[in-house]
Amino acid sequence: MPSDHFRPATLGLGGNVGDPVASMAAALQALDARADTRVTAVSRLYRTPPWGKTDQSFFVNACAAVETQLTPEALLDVCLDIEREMKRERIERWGPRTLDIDVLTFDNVEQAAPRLELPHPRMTERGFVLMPLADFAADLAVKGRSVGEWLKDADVQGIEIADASRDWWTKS
Ligand code: PH2
Ligand code: MG
Ligand code: MG
Repeated sequence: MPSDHFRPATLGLGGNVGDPVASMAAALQALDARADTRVTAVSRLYRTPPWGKTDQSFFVNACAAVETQLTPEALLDVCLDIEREMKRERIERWGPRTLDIDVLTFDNVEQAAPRLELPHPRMTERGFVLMPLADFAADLAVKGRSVGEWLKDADVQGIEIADASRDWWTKS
């Protein structure tokens, strides 16, 4: 794979501690500032009930599309570095977090690697991923169905649009 080749990927972002919108905006700005990665689409901002571990605050969630020269694993490392910069502390699985960035899809890569499973193994069940992703990628095929089709079967109860603008991440 030539390193001058840009490949499309999608990311899920979320947080429920501190100022998650500011953390998510800073994360997308940091990605877009890299020579090897550009942000090509960003969803609206959603306020979502906590999934998995429900006795915690509501989350803010969004998704983004990027084009990158990085490998999937290198993109994940960049995202984890950004999470650390935003002072995320990994305390418990599915617990409160300032910023979580998940690599959802990477081109048409399908891999079951333990460090990075692609597509993200739980993305097709989660309304808080599918709803923002459908803002710009409703036709994207994931595990045999489009994002829009997965969304029709997903539980989206309690999910609200927190900011309908598409430039919320460039504002500060
Ligand atoms: N992330 C989790 C666990 N639960 N719930 C919502 N609503 N949004 C999230 O981003 C989220 C979650 C683990 O990454
Ligand atoms: Mg996550
Ligand atoms: Mg994560």
